[in-house]
Amino acid sequence: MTDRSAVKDALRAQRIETPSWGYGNSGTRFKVFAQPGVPRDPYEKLADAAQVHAATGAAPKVSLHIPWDKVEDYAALSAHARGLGLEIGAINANVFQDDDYKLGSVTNPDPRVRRKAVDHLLECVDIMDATGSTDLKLWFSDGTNYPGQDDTSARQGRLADALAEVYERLGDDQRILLEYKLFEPAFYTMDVPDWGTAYAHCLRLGPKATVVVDTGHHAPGTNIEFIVAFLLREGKLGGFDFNSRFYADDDLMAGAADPFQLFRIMHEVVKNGGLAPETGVAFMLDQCHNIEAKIPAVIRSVMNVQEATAKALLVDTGALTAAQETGDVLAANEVLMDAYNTDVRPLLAEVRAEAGLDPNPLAAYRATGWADKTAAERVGGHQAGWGA
Ligand code: LRH
Ligand code: MN
Repeated sequence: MTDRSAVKDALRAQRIETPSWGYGNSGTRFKVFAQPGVPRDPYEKLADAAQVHAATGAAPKVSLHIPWDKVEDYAALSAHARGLGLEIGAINANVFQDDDYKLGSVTNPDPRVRRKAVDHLLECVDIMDATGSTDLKLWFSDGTNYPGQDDTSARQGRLADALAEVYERLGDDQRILLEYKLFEPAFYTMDVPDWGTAYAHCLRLGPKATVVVDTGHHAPGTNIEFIVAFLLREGKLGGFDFNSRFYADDDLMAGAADPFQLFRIMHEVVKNGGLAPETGVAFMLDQCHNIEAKIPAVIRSVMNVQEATAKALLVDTGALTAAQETGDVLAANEVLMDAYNTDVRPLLAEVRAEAGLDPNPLAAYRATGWADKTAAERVGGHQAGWGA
């Protein structure tokens, strides 16, 4: 697909959802570094997200995390978002920060704890009804640390029961996005450790259950684009949690650590029709900006996803297919590398300019003086973070 205007149409239509927690403080077990001007509540997080959308024109949706984004009136929060030109996106449940969940949430041996966890998931669907969100994103920190700690099959049964109850509660246009993760915080088993386990649970649940691919949740060396191609072919790819990493779940800016991997992923997305809105793939960022300024980091990440997408859209699919079908390995690889080695920044600058945006989103943001304004205004109160 090297028809330039079609490429520009696809880039103009691309939408990347940003995470509310990406605007708050975050860190590692060693330290959470506070930063001046960090939001103190979901309203201020939305105001920062609006800066990303204003600068990029491509980030009108914001994912929430409950209870980090707990408010009295979710409909009012959603209306406030619309007032900023935004929309509330996926609702992320949180069954990983309560003392009761030490031995698991929905998989916990104790039925009282399982009930508590499922009730939280159901509460998140109520919140979706209020915000108009369609996506319930479920990531479970559930797992074990030592062999023998618990019965893996029994835990899978408990997980399946919990998911089935939540699935039953979903509205017609609502769906589950089930996220998997190889390890952390559990270090022997995770109850949803890989795409296969997530896929199997989603198949059992039904059409409203899909898999989320968090690019930081695989063993080193995992071919993530294979998983993407497979899930797209099966109609079970619900979305991405884009970030990047050098080692584990580093949650660094998407495309920063491995732009070639992000390109290979977007190549499979483009080739398998994953950019088409009707395919329903949610392109979300899930990152933590532990030391860097948060809004520019999100803007840079949106640009990195756009650049990977633009390169993927420039792949000469006709030449690629011809080389693949004739077994011309080097020619096929060359076609892909030609696209990857194309500098797409002028093309994206053109798309932005034609949309009335500054060709350089980071310069546009800097020119607003928003960082100094919020650092001066947002004094006192409790800066938002992972502790709600
Ligand atoms: C878990 C995860 C999940 C979110 C959290 C913020 O590692 O990727 O998607 O709930 O990060
Ligand atoms: Mn994630």
